[in-house]
Amino acid sequence: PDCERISWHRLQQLGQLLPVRTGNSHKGHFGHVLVVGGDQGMVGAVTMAAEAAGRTGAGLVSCATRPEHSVAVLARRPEVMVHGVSSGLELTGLLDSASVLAVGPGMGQSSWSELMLQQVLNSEKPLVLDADGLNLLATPAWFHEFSERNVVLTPHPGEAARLLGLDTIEIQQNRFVAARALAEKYQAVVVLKGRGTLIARPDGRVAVCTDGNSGMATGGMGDVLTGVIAALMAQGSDAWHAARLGVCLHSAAADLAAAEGGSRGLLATDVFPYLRALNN
Ligand code: NPW
Ligand code: AMP
Ligand code: MG
Repeated sequence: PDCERISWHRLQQLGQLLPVRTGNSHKGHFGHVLVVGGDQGMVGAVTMAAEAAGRTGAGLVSCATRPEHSVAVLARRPEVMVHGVSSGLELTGLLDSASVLAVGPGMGQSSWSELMLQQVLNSEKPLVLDADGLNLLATPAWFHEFSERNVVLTPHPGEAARLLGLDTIEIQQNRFVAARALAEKYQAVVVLKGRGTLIARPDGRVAVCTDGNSGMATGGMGDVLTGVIAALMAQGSDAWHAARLGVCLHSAAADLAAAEGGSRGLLATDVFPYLRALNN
């Protein structure tokens, strides 16, 4: 089908690069990513998404998580402004000061998670919605069309199956159709992850990323991608360009990491130094 092949190398040739950082730029020029998630047992997911946003050049990174998880995030990354949040009202103030939201990694599907998602859907801020944010969105009560808002949804095939009411095998056998259907259903840019990640937008345009390797099939890899795309949006890319650039950057970084240390045993956090190197 009519599908543009993209890679990190190709996007560089096309001049689709990160914004130039002039000598007198300051942190306010590179946006403020707020990561929301980290329910019981999954605080690592928000920690990785937040660190990924910083390593992709966001000026400021904040994290809203369960109060009991704040210390864990801070201990790993003191650069992140961490907020323990137990009510929707507490989250609202944080949403107002962010420029881009990255929502869902390790968020769970508890009543706390629902409080978080409700505020996020009420907001107009640019958004990357992943993981449990998508799992909640897949339930009829939470269906939402994003329309004019700058939004990227990042399902893996299991999440895509839930969003379309199909099973994972059906998604994998019809990846192109599934990516397009999701972009149309939710009126958002959709990143259908997995080997040959597809990036689709509501008008039917689709691109496939040819970077990436099987070493990426490990926990936390998608949480890192969420932070990468959010940071690109924080630096001024729209949803479509941030999704394309972010997917290729993340996969190309993982390819470098695998080339150097092998693909078996590659950890999600191992891509950080390579993300940073490709970014510069
Ligand atoms: P199967 O088994 O092949 O039929 P879930 P999760 C499918 C957090 N994490 N190709 C697979 O289908 C996340 O952020 C926290 C084909 C399986 O059924 C989430 O909030 C971590 N199929 C939460 O955990 C590290 C694929 O999807 C299903 C596929 C749950 O997210 C880990 C599994 O997906 C994790 O990121 C592919 N490429 N990929 C932390 N350290 O805090 C997936 N599937 O049930 O949505 O579970 O992805 O682990
Ligand atoms: P998640 O399942 O949310 O942790 O996301 C996994 C990430 O790793 C996504 O960016 C996938 O595209 C990528 N990934 C997983 N398996 C592979 C594979 N076999 N080849 C290329 N990329 C993969
Ligand atoms: Mg995931």
